[in-house]
Amino acid sequence: MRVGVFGATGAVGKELVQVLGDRRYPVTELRLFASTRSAGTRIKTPFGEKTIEVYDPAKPPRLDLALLAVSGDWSKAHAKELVAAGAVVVDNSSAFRLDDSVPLVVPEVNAEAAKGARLIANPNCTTAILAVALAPLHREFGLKRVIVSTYQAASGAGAEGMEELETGLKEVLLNGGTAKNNVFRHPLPMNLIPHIDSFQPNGYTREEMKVTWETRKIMGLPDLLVSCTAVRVPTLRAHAEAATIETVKPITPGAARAALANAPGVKLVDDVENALYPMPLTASGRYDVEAGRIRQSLVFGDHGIDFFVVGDQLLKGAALNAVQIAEALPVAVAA
Ligand code: 11C
Repeated sequence: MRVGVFGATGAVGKELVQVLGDRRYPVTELRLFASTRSAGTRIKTPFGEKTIEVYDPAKPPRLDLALLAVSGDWSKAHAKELVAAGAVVVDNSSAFRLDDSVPLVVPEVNAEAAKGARLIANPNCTTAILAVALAPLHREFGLKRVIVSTYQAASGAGAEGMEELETGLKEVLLNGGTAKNNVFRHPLPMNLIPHIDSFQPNGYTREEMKVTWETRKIMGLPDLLVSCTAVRVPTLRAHAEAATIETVKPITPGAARAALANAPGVKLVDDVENALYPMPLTASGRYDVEAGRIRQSLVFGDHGIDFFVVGDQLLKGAALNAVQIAEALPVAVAA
């Protein structure tokens, strides 16, 4: 496969290249694209050293697979050009996620939706991580309502977000100073920020509404009741989510554990006696999403559970999911 990674110098772009190598995706030629700022830079990859190129819309490259980790505006402007030039495009931005003609895919949940498509949207990271755990519970018990609060890592704001957190922590802890903020609305060290993306007219943020809109589309449940409170926390690269679900059929913690233990992409970590539960430190760098702290809901009784799920935002929340989509596709080699 001739593969192009767009936004190759960003946090997700770098992970895309690494995941392609780690999973031995059949790459015969890898091309890396980024902004003019990085043009000409040589980068070591699992496929040898590569030079960063600048995309020229007048001459779209001949690719079989294009993985986009760029802005929504860039994707809107160029994704279809790349498709027209022969590539199957997996887009990590929100540009096409709610477009009815574009599948939005988490392979463990709805891989079949990608069949035959040449442009596929990769979901919001918070949504993808949650969907991996919701799907097996829905299959067995039926979902009625989902209420989720998130604890989202700095990596959700890209390499700049991670750098701002690390620099801010050093300033506060080593120099006794004050953390500066540019990427985040407020300083993140020693803080929590209940504001990710812009506020919508209904008082929810766009990040929170993405969890509602995208979960419905991925799960094929257009009327599912989903409410989210999204919070940025000073962790580096794994998003954590506390979920309460109400189910159609009765559910017990034991039955939920069994469903999650057998689910693809989920690692059950639920042994409270030994203080084992999902955490950003243990989920970081891992492909599987950790699920645990499963208990009967005090609100929905025998038709509900509470649980905690944590996934690597850059992997299952972005790069891994995109590569899994590519793996699920019979990508036709461009003529
Ligand atoms: C964050 N979830 O943590 C966001 C980043 O819809 O692709 C991903 C935004 C998106 O800031």
